[in-house]
Amino acid sequence: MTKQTDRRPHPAGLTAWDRCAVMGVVNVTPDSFSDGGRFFDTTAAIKHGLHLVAEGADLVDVGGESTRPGATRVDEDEELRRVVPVVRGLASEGVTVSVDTMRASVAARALAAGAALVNDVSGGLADPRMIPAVADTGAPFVVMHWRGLLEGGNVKGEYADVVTEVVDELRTRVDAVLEGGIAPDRVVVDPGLGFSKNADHDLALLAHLDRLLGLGHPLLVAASRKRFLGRVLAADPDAAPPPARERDAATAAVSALAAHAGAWAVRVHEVRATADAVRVARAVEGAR
Ligand code: PMM
Repeated sequence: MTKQTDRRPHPAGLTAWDRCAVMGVVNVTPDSFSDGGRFFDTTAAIKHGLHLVAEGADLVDVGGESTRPGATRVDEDEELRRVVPVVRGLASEGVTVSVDTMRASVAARALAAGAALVNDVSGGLADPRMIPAVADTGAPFVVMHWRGLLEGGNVKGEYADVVTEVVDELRTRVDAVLEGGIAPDRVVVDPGLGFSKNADHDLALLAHLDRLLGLGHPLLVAASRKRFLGRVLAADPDAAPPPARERDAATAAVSALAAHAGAWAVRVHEVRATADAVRVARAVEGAR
């Protein structure tokens, strides 16, 4: 099913799926908190991306730099070395590839290697050359809500009204992106769950995805294995949360909720359950 029959916004220039799309994650890093660096090798990373597609991923997000709080930045050459061959390998197999990077040079090289979408967790803030580089190519661009990095981690998030502030700050970033020449129908927004946000902030944002959709752009939701799910699943507020790998069922539950709310895509590490979740959401929508 590739025909667009629902009315959720989706980015121009990409396949329009008739339901919430599933973005599988391939982190080509030795320090990713959630997959423990198991795919820190080009061949293994390509194989994993193809596995995610076989499990039902519509697109695969390839990243070479961990954004987890406390992670140190990798240098540009190393990021290029990790990301570009994996993007090329997956794109040559016909996979729709997204590149997860804060660097314009990596985005440009990944697009040249066959990537179809740029996913920048800084929304163009980390590298002033990012927006012009993407605008030149016409690729869709994910603008995530981001308040910056501090000593390798996320700037502390303090909010009086997290939903209003995230929506307003995202609107400002979207305006900057449009001014920089990226076409409005190529801009995707993302609340940036866990980035300068605690569990209550993340849950409030998930409860108000309609407000994010009100920005008028396709919405990406990336809840997979994040800390807030650990908090939700912990037996009580003082108990240890289950490890990241034990949060996939909870992730799939968020996928169903996000799909039902009208998200364009969900970004997940474990694809199988989410592929089912978005199909159930689609079937329920079809029965309205
Ligand atoms: N989160 C991570 C990495 N990339 N991209 C987008 N658009 N949104 C996110 O919330 C996001 C992202 C961090 O998670 P990971 O280390 O488990 O991939």
